[in-house]
Order: sequence, then C-alpha cells, then structure tokens
Amino acid sequence: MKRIRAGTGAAAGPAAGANGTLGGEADASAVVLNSYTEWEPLREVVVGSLSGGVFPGWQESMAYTVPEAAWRLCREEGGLPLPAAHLKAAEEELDTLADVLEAEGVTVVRPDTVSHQRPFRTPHWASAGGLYAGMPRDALLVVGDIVIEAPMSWRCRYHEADAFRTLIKSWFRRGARWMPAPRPQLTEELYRTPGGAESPAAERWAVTEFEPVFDAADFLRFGEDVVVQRSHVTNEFGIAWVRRALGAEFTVSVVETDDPHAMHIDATFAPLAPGKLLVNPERYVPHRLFEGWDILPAPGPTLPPDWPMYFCSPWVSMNVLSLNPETIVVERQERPLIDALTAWGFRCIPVDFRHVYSFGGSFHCVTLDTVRDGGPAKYLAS
Ligand code: DAV
Repeated sequence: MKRIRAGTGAAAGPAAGANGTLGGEADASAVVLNSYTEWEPLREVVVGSLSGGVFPGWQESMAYTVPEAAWRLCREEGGLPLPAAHLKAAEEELDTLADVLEAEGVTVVRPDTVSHQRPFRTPHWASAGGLYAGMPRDALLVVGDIVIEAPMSWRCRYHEADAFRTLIKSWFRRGARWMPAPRPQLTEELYRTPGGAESPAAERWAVTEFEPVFDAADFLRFGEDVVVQRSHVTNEFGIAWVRRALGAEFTVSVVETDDPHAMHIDATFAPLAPGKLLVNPERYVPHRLFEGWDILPAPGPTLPPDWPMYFCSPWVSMNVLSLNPETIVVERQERPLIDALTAWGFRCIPVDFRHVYSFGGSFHCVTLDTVRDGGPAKYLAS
C-alpha cells in the first residue's frame, strides 16, 4: 500500500535523498524540485491515486476528446463512483508501480486522500463532483524548481490540485517556486459554439481564447526548451501565460500534431534520451526542433478493442516513464513496443497497467517527476 503519503517521509524534510541516490557531492536534502527533462536520472516522483475516483460531470467540450462510448456514462453518472472492481485493480497497479520505482531507488510520494464525490459550484456553474487524483501530470507542471498549477478547462477538475497541496506546500517551504496560474472562470464564453470562433483556425478547438487555460500534460520538458501542443484543453492564451511565467530561462515552442482529439501531448511524443524521440506514427508532424534526433515510430497498441477506455485512446501504450536515459517503464503486454525499445538500446521494466489505462492514462500521466538529475541544457535545434 501507500507507504509515503503527502507530507511524510522523504517529502517532508531532510530525509529526501537519504537513500543515497542523489550522489553525495551535493547536499541532497536541499534538492526539492529539480526536473528539466523527461529522461534524466529520476530521484523523486509523485504517483497519483485513483482512490475514490468518480465519473466526470458532462460538459459539451468533452465531446472533442472523450471516446463516444463513454459520453452516456459522463452524462448520466457524473459524480458517481468509477466501477469498483476495475478501479480496485487499477489502484493495485498504481501501488505496484510505486513499489517498482522504489526498488529502482526512486523516492515515491503520494497525494492526500480527498473526497471527489462532493458537488460544488461557482456563481456561474455547478459540478456534480470532481474526478480523481490519479493524473498529477495533468494538473501540475514542474519545470526546473517551479511547480505550476494548471487552470484546467474541465469544470469537474477545478479543485483537482487540492489533493497535491500538502506536497506543494512542503516543496514551497523547502525553497521551490509555487506558481498557480490565474484561476479560470470557466464560463460559457470559454467554450466554442460552432460558427462562433474568432478565426477559422480557432474553429478547430473546444476552447476559445476567453482566458488562459491549459492542462500541464500538453507540455514536455527538454532542458531549456519546453514544447507544447495546442489542444482541446490548452489555448494560445494559456501557452502565452506559461511562456511569460517561465521567463527568459526557457523557450516555449508550439509544435503541430495531427490529432483531431488532441488532449495531452504525452501519447504523441515521448522523448527518451538526448536525440531519441518515440513518436505516435498517426499524429507525428516533423518539426525543425527535432532536427538531428532519431525518431522511432511507436508500434501500435495491443489493447483488445472491447477493453473499457473511458477517457482516452489506446495510444497511452506509448505513455511511458523514463527512469534514466537507458531505462523505461512500459506496460507488460505492449510486447511490440518493448521489442522495439529493446532493439533501440533501452532496458524496459514491464509493469501491468491496463486497468489504469481505462481511466485516462499510463505511466507518464500518473506520475509527476519532481527530482531528476541535470539542468537547463540545450537539447533541441534552434
Ligand atoms: O488519448 O491519446 C492520452 C493522454 C491522456 N492523459 C490520448 C491522450
């Protein structure tokens, strides 16, 4: 089970790095947030929790990304618990992932347990409940020593960062920079009405430019470069906010992807090491930033077509987690992917994760790497 909760153990203080994994030269306990890439050696990570998760209350903008088979469930069961047996199996997979990471020498911390079943409202709208604390990658963006709380556009996710607040406060007290994005209003003006967009390009997306919104999972870190996709949950205003919040130390670049359901970039690109980029062959659009990089098109997912997928596509098969530039956690049944990565020189650690897939993500989505080695080096072409 969850041995390290928020605010205890390594997350709370000088025990951080006490397992010796930080090397010894530096004062390990001083490293609180330091994560500049998706692949440098991983020292500390948040693993989400699906405990108490509920179906998201329906809003029309979800039709752009949620598989059609799940629309009825969200419309009729928003705020009601996710299917119990499947959820229990998924929670066990998350606990196993935490065990595997610890066995690899990574410090694992978990969110607080909060109720996701409570309805809530603002002056403008009401939500039947929340969602879960399963996907910290969506709600929080760590760049260097900064943690940004994302202004997410699904109304049910309005309070999602709460489960991580004990952790965030602990990081802040120990020196991290804490930047909540402007609280979004999420009024009707934010959501596209067909024909109502300000330009043909804007017509493509579920969210307008009414206010800054983004999900953190639309961003990827490459040292001093941060790459982002425009999506049905991330608008230009949100990208501009992140660019200015991060300041001159970082360059935030928008990359085009060919994904009609775009929501989160991490089943489209997975940078695994300097110069090694795993891509979704159905969505990848070449970009000058990746000039000189080896590009590996990911083999297709192995998920049976009748497996329940409530919130995302089976391409979460490539939503892997790098432990270092040679080691990757991959779903055990994604054999073609494991074979391709092994042939590319990686050690793959297989972990069962199909029940977690059903709830919207895989290893990258359910984690938030807070401490990795390395700094803001230059990896991408200018
Ligand atoms: O459906 O490919 C997966 C990432 C969800 N957090 C998709 C998006």
